[in-house]
Amino acid sequence: MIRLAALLALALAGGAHAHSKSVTTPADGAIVAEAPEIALDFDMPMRVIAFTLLRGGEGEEGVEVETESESGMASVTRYLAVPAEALEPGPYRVEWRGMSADGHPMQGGFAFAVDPEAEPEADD
Ligand SMILES: [Cu+2]
Repeated sequence: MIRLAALLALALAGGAHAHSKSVTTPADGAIVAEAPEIALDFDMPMRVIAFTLLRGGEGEEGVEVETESESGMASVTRYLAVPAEALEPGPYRVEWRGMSADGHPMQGGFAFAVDPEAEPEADD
């Protein structure tokens, strides 16, 4: 049983938890011409309790940018945040915290940049 426990611990550390994975739009590190909406897609419902969009690069304090979300604190597989105004060119970071359907607190963050000269992203 000790061996099994060790394997399980390894699996958990390696991110076996299904809902620990989220896909973001824009993608982490992306440079986009515009970002009319910011999305977090989860593979299990997530109650996002805090979502912060900051304008500023890594290591900078950043300026918070107001966003609106229709889902609010509902448990969703897609959390959509719409900036109150079109994002000016520059670096941005997103930080979020949430509660997964099974009660685990989760958090994440990612960064992207807005550059009007960037190639439009291909739709998938
Ligand atoms: Cu969990």
